[in-house]
Amino acid sequence: MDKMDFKYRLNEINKNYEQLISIKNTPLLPGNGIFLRYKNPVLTAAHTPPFWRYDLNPKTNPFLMERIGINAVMNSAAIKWNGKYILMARMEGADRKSFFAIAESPNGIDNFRFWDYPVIIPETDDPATNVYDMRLTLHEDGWVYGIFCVEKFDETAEEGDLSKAKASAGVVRTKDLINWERLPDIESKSQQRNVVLHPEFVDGKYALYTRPQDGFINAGSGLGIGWALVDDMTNARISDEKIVDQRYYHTIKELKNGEGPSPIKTSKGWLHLAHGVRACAAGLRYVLYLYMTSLEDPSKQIAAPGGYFMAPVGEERVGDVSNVLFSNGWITDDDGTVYIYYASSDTRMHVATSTIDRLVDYCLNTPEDKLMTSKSVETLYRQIHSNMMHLKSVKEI
Ligand code: M1P
Repeated sequence: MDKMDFKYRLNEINKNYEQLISIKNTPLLPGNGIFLRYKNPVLTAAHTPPFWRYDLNPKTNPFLMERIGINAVMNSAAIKWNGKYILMARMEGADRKSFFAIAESPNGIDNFRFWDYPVIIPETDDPATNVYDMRLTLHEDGWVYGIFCVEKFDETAEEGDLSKAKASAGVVRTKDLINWERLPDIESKSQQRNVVLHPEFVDGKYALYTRPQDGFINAGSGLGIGWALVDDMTNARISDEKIVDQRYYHTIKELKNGEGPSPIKTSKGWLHLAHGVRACAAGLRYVLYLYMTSLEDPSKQIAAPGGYFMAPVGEERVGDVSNVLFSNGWITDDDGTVYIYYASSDTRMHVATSTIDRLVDYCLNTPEDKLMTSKSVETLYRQIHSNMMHLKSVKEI
């Protein structure tokens, strides 16, 4: 058999693809007690169906070449839908254009299979060059809303500068995850990325987590994750913003931060997952962190565990944009299991599992960042000392 023969290769390509998407995932035990990572990524570029990438007609593609390259699968929104674990992934083509596609799994940790077609997002009158980083929220008004970044060239750029861009928040809504109604982009005086809809009305209004930013990359004078109330999602306008989660000097979110997925309601407060960014000689480092806000006033922070919750490790550290973890999707099951979907280095998607009880315990009992080395050492010293006393008393018994 000629191993370059069309039929032979097609058979091999399909076989390899089916094998890849059927691999069973296993947790990496014992973990740190807070969450469990899993051995395999849940989605990569190789998880896209061969019929996306290859023209399968021997007449028009006699060499069975890949015609459309997929570069990465990352930053995915997540929702449980008809009993299936759904990821709405940011796909990036070899042409650097991002788009959205849905993959579903029966168990949330492996066997993710893409739906046959990518998602069609209708354009507005002012079309975007690029769209990415969807956040899905099943709102109490009955709609599933998606808010995503809309990126366009900044016409104020000096001649020859083709890198100047501007970011704003696009909005879609659906009742079936198939037909997406495009609503007007959210109006805001500043650029915005990482805008997320809160799942409940607050004072009769829709509530948005925002990320005011001076430029396309830098948050600048934007002091952190913001909060804004809007009357109408079919014509949303951010006017007054207050800061819910502030950035501080010499922390994991010194440079910028952004809300992750829509927060989870727990008996002790709203549980939030976010990303924090700092700059270093190697570039920007993105880590994930948690915080909680009050049930009575979701814009009031009630817990801010210090430091990061998850940072890139092993192969997660390397990719198209290295040293990055980013999450915009998680799913809670009725038994309290939480599936945290995160991308590493703008390249691939992973899952980590935890429970609401563990994540709330983590938020309420992890020492805060007191912003000074001496305070961090005091905190560490106290824990060691209390452990020494405890171990001594156990030995004495
Ligand atoms: O490349 C890392 C991330 O950079 C941006 O993050 P932020 O919105 O915080 O500025 C986004 O482009 C994000 O998609 C990307 O993963």
